[in-house]
Amino acid sequence: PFLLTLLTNEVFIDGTYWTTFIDDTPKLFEMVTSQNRAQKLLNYLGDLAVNGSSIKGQSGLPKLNKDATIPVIHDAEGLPIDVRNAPPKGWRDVLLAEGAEGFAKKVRDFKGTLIMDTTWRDAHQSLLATRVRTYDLLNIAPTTAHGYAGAFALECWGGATFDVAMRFLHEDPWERLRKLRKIVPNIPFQMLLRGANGVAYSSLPDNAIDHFVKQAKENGVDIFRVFDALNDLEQLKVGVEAVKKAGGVVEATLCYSGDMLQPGKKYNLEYYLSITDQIVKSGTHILGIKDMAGTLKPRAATLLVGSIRAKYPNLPIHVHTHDSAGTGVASMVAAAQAGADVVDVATNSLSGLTSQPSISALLASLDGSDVTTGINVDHVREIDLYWAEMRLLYSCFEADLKGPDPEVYKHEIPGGQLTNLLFQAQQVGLGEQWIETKTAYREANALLGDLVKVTPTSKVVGDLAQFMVSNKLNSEDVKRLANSLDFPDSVLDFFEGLIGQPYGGFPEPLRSDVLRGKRRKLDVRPGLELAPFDFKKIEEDLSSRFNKITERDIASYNMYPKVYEDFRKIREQYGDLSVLPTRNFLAPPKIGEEIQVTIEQGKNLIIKCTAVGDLNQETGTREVYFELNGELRKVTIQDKN
Ligand code: 3PY
Ligand code: ZN
Repeated sequence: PFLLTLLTNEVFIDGTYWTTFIDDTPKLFEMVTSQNRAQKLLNYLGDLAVNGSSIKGQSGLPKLNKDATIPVIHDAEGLPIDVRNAPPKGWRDVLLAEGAEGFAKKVRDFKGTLIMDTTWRDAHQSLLATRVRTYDLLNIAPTTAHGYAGAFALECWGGATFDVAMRFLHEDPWERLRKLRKIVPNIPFQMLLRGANGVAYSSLPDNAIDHFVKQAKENGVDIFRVFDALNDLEQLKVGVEAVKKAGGVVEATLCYSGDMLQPGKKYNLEYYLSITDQIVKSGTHILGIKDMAGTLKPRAATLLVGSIRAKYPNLPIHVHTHDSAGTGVASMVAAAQAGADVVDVATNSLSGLTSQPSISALLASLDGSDVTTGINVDHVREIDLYWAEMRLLYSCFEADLKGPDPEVYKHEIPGGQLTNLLFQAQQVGLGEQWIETKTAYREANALLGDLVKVTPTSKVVGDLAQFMVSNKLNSEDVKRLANSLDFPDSVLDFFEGLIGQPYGGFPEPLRSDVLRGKRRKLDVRPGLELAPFDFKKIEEDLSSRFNKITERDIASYNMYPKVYEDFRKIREQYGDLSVLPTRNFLAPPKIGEEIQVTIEQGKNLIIKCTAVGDLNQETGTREVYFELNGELRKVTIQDKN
């Protein structure tokens, strides 16, 4: 068809073809590009038809066998709201008008407690292996902009989403952010930044963090929750300073680890108050309290938030929890009543267990009290219908937790990691292995000196625990054999000091035994030793290998060089896969089924797979036949089975 278009084009017919033909005939050029893009998508679908899904972590096929329904939300008179109209004004309008300080002050002055919805980030990171795609976020974004207009923020970026988007979903996290931003102008966007690690797992040079945060701010992030996994203030400051320079809202965060109500705990009220003092001293717009494992019991929430509130009456406080032990709603109610300004919740169908507590349960629990939230309970309920379908669509990434785990007070495994470890244990039949892993995690934590556990320190503890289980070692064995064991890299990195300085110091003699003089003992923050990145050189290198390099590409490469390169290669091979509906991204095309794809606004493809050919014994390939907008197409696919 392209050849035909070319030959029948007027310019060709009257014989005045010249070399700038493509430049001077943009319509035709556009056609070539669309045809190219369509062909690349057919290659992806053909591969899916022959070899099945290659998406890591996928087990089985989506349980939703139809297009998701976009729910309708209603106004006070019961009339449907047309979400194509501009959404109501929200807290982002306050931020844009008043700046970060003014915004923080208004949040503090709000009579009641605001909510942040984590559905677009932590909820699916905790329950669905971070696999929710841009496609499905964009579809519900207009309705969310209207229905959640009173929310403090939508958490939609950072944490594991950056890595997973590129690595496993083959999509560009920056495009996700930019597209969502366009649809949601009224609600602030929040991201999770791992301090001096950015969104990676270890320190980067300071200029890479500054550069990344600047891009994040320019492309749509408003509020930055910045934490350090060891509550190491030196590490935390790198992120905080970067956000200040970029003009974002700083939410410097203390990580809450373990149940501080239990006597003799290393991390107790005095500890948290002293971290708070240091955070306040170095300057923040909002204080974050991050209970990543869900061990903040209601009474601890009352005590912690109440104590900070008493000491700092003007400091906005934002509390985050996970519902792993089932106390999430009670703890967030307690936090709200003790003076928290914002608490985190998730849409009902993606709440509970290792995710955030249910938004509707929180709203119902506050009903009739003097704590108002500014959220419309009916809109929340209506929008959740969409997420109930999404839960079916992404069923192949479920860790399949069955209920709350009170043991979390003992093992203290963060929500996202708990799901991950459980998933791995399920692969080998759960049973013994799961019990052993949880016990070993506890022992590993004690061996490492009782760490604050969250990415990346939680990975250190998890890696050591799995190492102990697979090598059948208990704590005593580890201590006794430490100078001869081949420890996981993350454990060596931790002991070297590459993850920061733990509160109370490193355990000795274990540190010396593990390092054996082969690695140094760093006692300053690792970033101080890293040479700044040369962005110009990186840009030149990337431009010589890939098309159209932007500052965002440089930021992606800085965080995850190899993941970025692989992402670009896949994009060259298959084009932008984020445009495919999720069912068609994960499941082989059904013969005869019509797949509608919008490759960009106004450019629609209708794809139908008509047949998969026999195996060619010589080449090991199969032909897959399609109709593309009614025209016959064929792709040849290597059969990997
Ligand atoms: C992350 O760092 O991704 C987290 O969600 C930590 O809780
Ligand atoms: Zn979390």
